[in-house]
Amino acid sequence: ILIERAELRVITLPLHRPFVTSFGVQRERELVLVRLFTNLGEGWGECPSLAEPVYTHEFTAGALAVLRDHLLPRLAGPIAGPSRVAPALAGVKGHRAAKSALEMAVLDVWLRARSTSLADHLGAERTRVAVGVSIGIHETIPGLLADVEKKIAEGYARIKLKIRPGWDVEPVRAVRKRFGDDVPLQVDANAAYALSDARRLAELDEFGLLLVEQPLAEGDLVQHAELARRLRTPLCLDESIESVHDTAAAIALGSCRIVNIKPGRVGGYLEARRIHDLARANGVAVWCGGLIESGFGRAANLALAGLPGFVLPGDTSPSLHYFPFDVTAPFEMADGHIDVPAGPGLGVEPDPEGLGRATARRETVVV
Ligand code: OSB
Ligand code: MG
Repeated sequence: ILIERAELRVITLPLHRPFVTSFGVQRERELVLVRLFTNLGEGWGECPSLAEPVYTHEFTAGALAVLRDHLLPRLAGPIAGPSRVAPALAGVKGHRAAKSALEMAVLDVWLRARSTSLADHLGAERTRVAVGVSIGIHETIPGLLADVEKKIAEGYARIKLKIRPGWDVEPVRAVRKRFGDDVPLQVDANAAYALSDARRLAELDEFGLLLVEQPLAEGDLVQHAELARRLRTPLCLDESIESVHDTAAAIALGSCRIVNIKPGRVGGYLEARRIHDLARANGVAVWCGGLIESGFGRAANLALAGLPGFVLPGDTSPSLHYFPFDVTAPFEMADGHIDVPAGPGLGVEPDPEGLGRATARRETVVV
C-alpha cells in the first residue's frame, strides 16, 4: 500500500442529552475521522479521543497535530500491510487513539482490496453480538429509574451505570429494587475512587453485579490487585489497560478478572486482538468497550466483538442511542443484538448527508 494523501476531518455529532461521568460532562461528540487515499483505493479510520484530555491524555487538537506532524510522515513509502502500521508508528510515544485511526484506515483499504471483512480478518466467530448500554450519572434516582426502564424496554442485554463518590450504592440499590436481580448490571467508576474507599465499594457486593469497572486510577495495578482481594464483585479494567503488555501485568498481579477492550485506547484493532488472545488463554473474560464512536468505529467494534473471548455484552449501542443522525447508515439493534458487518473492510460507507452535517473542519495532508 502506498498512501498518497490523508484527509483529516473533525466531526461534531450532537448528543440527544449530555453524557455525565465521573470525569465530566460530554455535551456533544467531537472526534477525528481519517480518510486515506492510496494506490489501492480509499479507507476510513476513526480517532475516538474526546474533545478534552479527561479520559486519557488524548484530545481533538492534540490528535490532529500528532496525526499531521508525527504519525502520517512515518507512513510515507510502501507499507507491506496493516500489521506494519503499528511498528512504523512505534517511535511516537502514546497517542494510541490517533495511531488506531491510521491502522484502521489501512485495514479498511487493504481488506477492501482483498474483498475480506474486518470480522473475518480478526477471526470473528459470531454474526451478531449482544449489546449493552452505558447510562450516565443522573441528578435524581427517579430520573435514573425512568432511563433504565426505557433501556430495558428497548431490549438491551445488559445495563451499565456510571458511578462516582456520592452516586454509587444508592442508585444501584434503587435499580435492583425496582427491576429485580435478573437484570445483568454492572458499574463504571472511571477511576474516581482510592483504595481507602474499599469499604464503600464492598457495599456493592450485595447487588450481584457482573463487574466493577476501573474503580481506581489508571496507574494503580497494584492497588487494584489489593482491592480485588477485598471485594467479591469481579474487577474489570478500562483506563489501566493500554496494551497487551499492561494486560500481562494486570493478569500476573491479579488486578482484574475481566478486561474492557477499546481499540482506540490500546492503539488499534490488532493490539485489541492480541489482548483478547492473551486474556482468553488465561481465563480472563473480555468485552468490547465504547467511546461514543461514529458509525465507522461502531462497525469495527462490532467486528471485534464477534471474537470468541468476548463473552460479555459490549458498549456497542446502536448509533441513534446517542445521536440524532450518524455519518454512516445507522446501526440498529434487534432483540438486544446487532449484526456484525459482513462487507469488505469495515463494511460501512460514509453517508454524504450525515458526514456533511457533522463535519466541522477538514485538512489535507500530503504523505
Ligand atoms: O469508560 O467506558 C467508558 C464513554 C466515553 C469515555 C469512556 C467511557 C464511555 C462509556 C460509554 O462508558 C461507552 C459507549 O457507549 O460508547
Ligand atoms: Mg470505562
